[in-house]
Amino acid sequence: MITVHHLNNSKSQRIVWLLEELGLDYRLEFYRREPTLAAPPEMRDVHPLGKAPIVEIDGQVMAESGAIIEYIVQRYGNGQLMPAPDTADYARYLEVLHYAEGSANPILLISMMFPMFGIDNPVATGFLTNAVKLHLDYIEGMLENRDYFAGDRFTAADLHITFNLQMAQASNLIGDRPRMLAFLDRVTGRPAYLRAIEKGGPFDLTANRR
Ligand SMILES: N[C@@H](CCC(=O)N[C@@H](CS)C(=O)NCC(=O)O)C(=O)O
Repeated sequence: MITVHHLNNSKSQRIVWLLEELGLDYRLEFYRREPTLAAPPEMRDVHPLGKAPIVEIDGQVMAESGAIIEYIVQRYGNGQLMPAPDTADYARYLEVLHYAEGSANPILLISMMFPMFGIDNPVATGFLTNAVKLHLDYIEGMLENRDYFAGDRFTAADLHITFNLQMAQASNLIGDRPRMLAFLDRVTGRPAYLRAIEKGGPFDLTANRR
């Protein structure tokens, strides 16, 4: 049995979406962000970090959305949602899967937090503006002549990086990058995405801004 510890407006949305894409059975445990936007303390009873997502799979507790996605796709996917391992697309798939949370997300998160914390130090904001542009241009470039990030079909890497694009959109950072916008329209129209929203509850990352 798979249990997803699901926090509203958070990265656990990715896991609900993944399980819907694969048509797997799962149970949702719902948590709500505190007024400070922190996860509630009960999540620490499940995993010491207490951050979403956390899953339990046959009693094994696991955090980190990228690792959870890779594990579920490998264990239950039967080749769905990933390129064949002996292809160049597979290398790109793994790169995007790790890039999304490892390199892109921290920059997008900080750029969401700077205005919230009233940080207007010109050196810091200058660094951040350049970093955001670097990453968003890179992401836009990866979609040149292709609809998906790792090959010509939808994979779990697309599902994973969608959250980053939604964060960028919520912070009004996407600007005039048409491939990203078209990508977001394409993937958020998938039936599994819509089912995940229905089951996981409303999803609005602008609610995480102060
Ligand atoms: N790199 C982790 C990040 C986990 C994380 O920070 N999750 C956020 C939700 S998007 C969270 O739980 N925030 C509430 C908190 O930090 O208390 C992952 O991808 O799973």
